Amino acid sequence: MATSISRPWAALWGVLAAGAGLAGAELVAGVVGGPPSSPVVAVGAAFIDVIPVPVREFGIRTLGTADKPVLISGIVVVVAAIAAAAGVLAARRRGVGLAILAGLGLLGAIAAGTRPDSGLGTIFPSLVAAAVGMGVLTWLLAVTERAQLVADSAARRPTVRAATSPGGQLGTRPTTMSTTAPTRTPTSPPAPRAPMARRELMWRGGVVVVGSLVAAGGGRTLLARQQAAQDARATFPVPRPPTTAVPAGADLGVDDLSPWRTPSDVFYRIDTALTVPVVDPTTWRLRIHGMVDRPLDITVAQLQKRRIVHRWVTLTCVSNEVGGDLVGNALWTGVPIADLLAEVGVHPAADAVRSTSQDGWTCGTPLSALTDGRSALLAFGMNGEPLPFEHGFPVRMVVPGLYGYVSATKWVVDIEVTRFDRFKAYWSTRGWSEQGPIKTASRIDVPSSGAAVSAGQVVVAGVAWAQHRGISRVEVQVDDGDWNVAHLAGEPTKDSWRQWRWTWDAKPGDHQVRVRAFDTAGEVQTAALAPPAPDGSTGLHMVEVSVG
Ligand SMILES: Nc1nc2c(c(=O)[nH]1)N[C@H]1C(S)=C(S)[C@@H](COP(=O)(O)O)O[C@H]1N2
Ligand SMILES: [Mo]
Repeated sequence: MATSISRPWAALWGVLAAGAGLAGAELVAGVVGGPPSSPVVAVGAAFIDVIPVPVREFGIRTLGTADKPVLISGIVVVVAAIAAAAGVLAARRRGVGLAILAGLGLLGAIAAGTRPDSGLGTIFPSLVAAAVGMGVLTWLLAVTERAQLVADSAARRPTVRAATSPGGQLGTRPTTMSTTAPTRTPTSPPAPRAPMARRELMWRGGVVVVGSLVAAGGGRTLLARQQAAQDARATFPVPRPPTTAVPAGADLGVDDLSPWRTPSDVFYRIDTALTVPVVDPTTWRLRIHGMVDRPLDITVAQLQKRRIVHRWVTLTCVSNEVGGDLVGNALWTGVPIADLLAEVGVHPAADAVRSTSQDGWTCGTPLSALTDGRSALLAFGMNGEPLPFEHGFPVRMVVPGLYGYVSATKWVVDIEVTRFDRFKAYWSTRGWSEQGPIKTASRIDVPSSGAAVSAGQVVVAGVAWAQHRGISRVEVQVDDGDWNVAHLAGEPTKDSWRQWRWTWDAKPGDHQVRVRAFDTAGEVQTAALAPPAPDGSTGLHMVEVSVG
């Protein structure tokens, strides 16, 4: 809508709108994205990456530790200038001004989304910034335009009386933000409408400013807390495993086959936490109590004074479908739970451990699985580093052979020795079995289902798991043919999955390739189909391959 809002005001609305957008983005970054997702921070980081090295070094040399604040302030000034222009343009051509704000948001999203540690969540704050900025600008301009119309008509008919329709906004004098009180003359009676528009402007502007300050302050506080947690994790002492290298022979190195060791950043994540719990390791304490002689209450430092071991264990989620990827293998560093249970002295009548996370999730584990000699750990290291926040920093449970929902409590703070007939854990109250031993399973990774391959020698490969029992044999079947024995990779531990491969002499046509595994007791994986609930899916994984 073409109006003649004065430029300074339009520019100010642009700046306020962009400020509100950035403030909203800080808040969202604080809640979900973390520091790298703040658009200003992301653009700053991207800027540092793209400027030539000599310029960067010059900046660091001349500005010293002030280089980052100067860079951030510079970005804020540039954004403010662009936003001011967007405001002025929006007053004339609404779409153009809004598009500029959208462009700024997009820039932030690109900067945040292309950081090495970015996920989808990191672009979210920038999108919020664009949406909030555009919304606020529209909201502010709406009043300004109305006030301007008033002014225009007042200029045309300077002596007209206040009037017109219900909700009409006619007035008798130009509206400005001047503090001069309306002039009252006998021929120009009190004109309430124009000051109303002005008051509304002040009111909306005030709401935007206060809202922005609150959002930015809240976001900053949350981000500072996250930064403090990240610093705490970076300096968290984790006794180093002698090596994090994959044991010789465990990884067949087949293209597109899941690596034997799952990198922590792609390790599947399952939990009920809406936002990842951030636990301060310096105040973390674990209570071990219940049916014990000597309850224990220990800090991280005290925990790490115990015997520390490094164990490869494959975790699996009970929700994993046949052929699914809710399974991963890592090197865990921690203290055997059995040692701590021996220390506290467990009563003979106990048969369960109820563990609780900092965010109140509960888990019931059979006492026997924690004391029968398997590598059940209170783990604080994953693949040689402190646990990632998503995987339970600072301390979690890891128990080979049991699905995660009955064993793998992340952010664990409480371990109660008890009896199964005295409690129900989180998932057991929701229809899942009290006991959850992992079922023997196998998966074909290559070729992928639906793949087209050339006739001749085709490598078929995958993984198989039967944690704590171990895999003794894997067989592959094409269509209704015989079962063929696959080659097995080395097995450094029965608690981890095992890679396998088989070379198929593939004939042209469409084929179905199936896999099945045997555990070390000679039990074959069942072909009977079962869904994940209540205690784990069963059935054979099959891929369809077209051979040309
Ligand atoms: N605190 C807490 N721990 C938890 C869960 C949870 O919801 N909350 N989920 C469990 C489930 S169901 C699984 S499969 C594993 C997954 O561990 P991961 O996310 O490290 O792969 O964590 C277990 N530990
Ligand atoms: Mo799970």
